[in-house]
Amino acid sequence: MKARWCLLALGLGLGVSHYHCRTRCGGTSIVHLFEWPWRDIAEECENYLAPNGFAAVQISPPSENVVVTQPWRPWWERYQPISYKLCSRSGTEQELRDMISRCNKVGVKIYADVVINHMCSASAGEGRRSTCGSYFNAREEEFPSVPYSASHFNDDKCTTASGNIENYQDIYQVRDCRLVGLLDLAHRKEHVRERVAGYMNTLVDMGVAGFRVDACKHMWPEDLKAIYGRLHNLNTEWFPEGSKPFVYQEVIDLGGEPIKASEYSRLGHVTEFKYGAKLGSVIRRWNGDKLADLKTWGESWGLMPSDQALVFVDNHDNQRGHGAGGASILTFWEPRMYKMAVAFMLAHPYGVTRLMSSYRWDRSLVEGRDQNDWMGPPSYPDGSTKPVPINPDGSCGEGWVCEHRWHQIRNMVMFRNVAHGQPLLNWWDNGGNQIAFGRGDRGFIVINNDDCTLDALLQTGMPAGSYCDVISGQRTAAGMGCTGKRITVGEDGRAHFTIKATEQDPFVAIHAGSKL
Ligand code: QV4
Ligand code: CA
Repeated sequence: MKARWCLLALGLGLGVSHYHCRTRCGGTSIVHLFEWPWRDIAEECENYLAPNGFAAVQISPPSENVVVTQPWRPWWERYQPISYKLCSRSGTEQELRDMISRCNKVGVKIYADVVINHMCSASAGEGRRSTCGSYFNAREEEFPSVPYSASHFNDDKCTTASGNIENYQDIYQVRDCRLVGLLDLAHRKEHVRERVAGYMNTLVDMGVAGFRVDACKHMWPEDLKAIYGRLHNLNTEWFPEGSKPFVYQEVIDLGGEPIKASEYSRLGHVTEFKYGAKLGSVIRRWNGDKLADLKTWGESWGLMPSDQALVFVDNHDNQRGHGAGGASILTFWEPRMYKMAVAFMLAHPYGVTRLMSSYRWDRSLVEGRDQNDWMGPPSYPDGSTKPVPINPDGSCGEGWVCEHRWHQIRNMVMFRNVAHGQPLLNWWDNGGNQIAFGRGDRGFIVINNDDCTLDALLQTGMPAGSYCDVISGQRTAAGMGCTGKRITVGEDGRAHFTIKATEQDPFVAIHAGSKL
């Protein structure tokens, strides 16, 4: 089998064009700066994201949350709101406002993660242990800073003995009972709709361009529709008149449950969790999965239609065993395979792409389960988050991983922008784990995930010339030099590629912007 896969094959095709932005050279990818302080996001927009063509940042939930000290300040406390005041571990309201405006100024959009399905855990107690110091009483369901009180929660609708979701096969439980004990809001009620929309509109007016809506599976589509229907148009200081917020909804649908992602797709984009799970399995070569199978990647794999999908290799939950996805999910802990997966995602036209930017934690796997999956961001003993220092080589210090700053990932973000709107062409594979494909005449990628050398003369569809591989290096500032491999595309559009199986990054990518 291996030997046959490792045979050489050829593709065909033709194309001529010069490099320019056919639509506009706008960004196409979102980066989730998980747990980043607002101040650092502002700097990152100006110094890194804008110049490197990133479209947007997904920020951690900006609303006030409960302060959890057992365990010590877990990242997940931010998914337990206390009010819609805007002070959090990432900073003050003023810092949030300043960050949004600075990012908008350089053309990087901000998408806020909004937690609107619930408030804090029923067992969170009573007092002012919250990030803005607002009083709450979880037992009595009192949140005077919103205000919400007992009548604004779903207790009367939920029929399980525990009050929690016990069976995901029952759509009523999933929507009307408590998700892991989190007090479940009654979105059928006018007051709740008004408060939730009011919170989101405060952010829209401040300049956010949209939302990642948390836990949508646990809310009725008709309620979400009513809430979205109240949203203001984007702030005209930065966006064209009449622009609507971009909404992407977290629904984990891996199949096998009665609630489907498609119930939400007419309201906005939806997270496609099958994407990372299946791609991870292919890159790991599990169960006979191989890269050649990706020739049909998309709907025929059971993925939702491309124009509805928000896609990612991993997210803040499944990179640490929360949420769904399972063992196949690739993360920064396995950098070689991870970069391959991210490069494939960014090169392939399917979906709106989101990149994960993580922090390192003391991972401690016991029988596949991480004992430290709760650990919060790099922080000082008092629990405040440490800033994100940038090293002279452009990497991040203090435990911040900054996958989005890895040059292979950064350069593929630009590849996607340059190739935007172009069809997938010139697919080639060896029947195994060596593949290549192009995007119109704008970009071409070759990946070798086999155990033998890839050595092939391939039709790239690109104009003749010399190109710099953006994975092993990149074009130098002056545009003449190349710090990586040089790829020569002939008059017939063909180029010769050699990728050893042992290379640090066994893939090569060229695009119209890397032409020498
Ligand atoms: C525990 C028990 C419960 C008990 C409860 C009350 O497990 O059975 O009822 O105590 O005593 C944390 C703890 C969790 C604890 C809960 C309430 O981990 O053990 O319950 O708090 O105290 C994040 C974390 C959760 C965390 C939650 C709130 O992942 O572990 O819960 O924040 O702090 C499903 C959903 C999907 C969801 C995914 C994780 O369909 O929507 O699970 N994903 C999103 C976010 C995710 C977040 C939430 C939803 C909740 O991406 O980060 O959960 O806002 O698949
Ligand atoms: Ca609910």
